[in-house]
Amino acid sequence: EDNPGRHSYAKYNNWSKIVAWTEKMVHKHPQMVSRIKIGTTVEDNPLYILKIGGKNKRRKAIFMDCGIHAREWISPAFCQWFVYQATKTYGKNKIMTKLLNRMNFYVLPVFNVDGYIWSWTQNRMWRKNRSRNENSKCIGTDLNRNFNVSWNSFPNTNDPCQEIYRGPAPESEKETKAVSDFIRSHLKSIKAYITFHSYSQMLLFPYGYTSELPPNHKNLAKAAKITTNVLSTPYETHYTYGPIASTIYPTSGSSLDWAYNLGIKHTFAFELRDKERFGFLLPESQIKSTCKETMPAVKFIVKYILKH
Ligand code: ING
Ligand code: ZN
Repeated sequence: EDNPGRHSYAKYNNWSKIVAWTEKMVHKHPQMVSRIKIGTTVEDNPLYILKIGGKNKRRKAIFMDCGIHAREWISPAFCQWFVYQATKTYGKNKIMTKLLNRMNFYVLPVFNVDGYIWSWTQNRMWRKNRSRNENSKCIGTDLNRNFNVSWNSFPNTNDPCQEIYRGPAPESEKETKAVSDFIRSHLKSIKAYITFHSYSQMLLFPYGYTSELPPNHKNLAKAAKITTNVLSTPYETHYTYGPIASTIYPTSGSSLDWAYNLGIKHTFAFELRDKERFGFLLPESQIKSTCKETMPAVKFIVKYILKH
């Protein structure tokens, strides 16, 4: 597993290793895993979703994405771990078996593929995608400001040179458009949207664009409270939770708020480890423990959502 040339769940894997890994998962579990190409990026890389499910007929689904921001490497690492554990423990672990018999998981392991490649090859701290901007030397749009929700409301996102540039229009970016189209076309079955970022150790829910609380706030807050408790159990990792705007900062055009307003009533964002020591540069030695504490938390959230 520690061979530098091979894919490893205990290491950060570059894009080509992740692509090979998606193929391997399909080959290993043809009954449970399929790969769907939902689009391509500006640099013509494929956007792959892994669909995971058990043997029964399933009507419900959960959508999960990782790596919307390039430098947050622990996020794609978790999506890979999730797929690995889900397929490995199906038929063995009671909860996982039940979940996979009742629903499909759509897992997008790397949302911002071009940015992810850039963060490996040119600039480790890159966040945005890699699209060119008209009348500007600066590159890239923040995909988590490019969704069609309150898109034009915060003036500080209109500068292409900023890390939080919203793009020239809602869904202007191929990656945002592909994900939005996929979610819209599967809306009937999708019961939850979960997105993974780093870092801060927070569990966030709507809204980011307003300080108003969504109608099911109490339900979301209760789920988040128990989920963060579950997460803290293995290694005492402390998470805070709450609405985006009051817990981290106000944001417009985020995928989370967009998915919520589209009608997905359970939407959550994990800000994974750590708090500030290493930040985006979370050492590889912490990958497994981060994944191991996050896995039961995700399982709990999904189980909770099925009941409410
Ligand atoms: N933080 C997120 C960001 O996009 C966030 C916070 C998450 C906002 C979910 C809205 C929705 O700024 C990082 N670190 O990217
Ligand atoms: Zn992020």
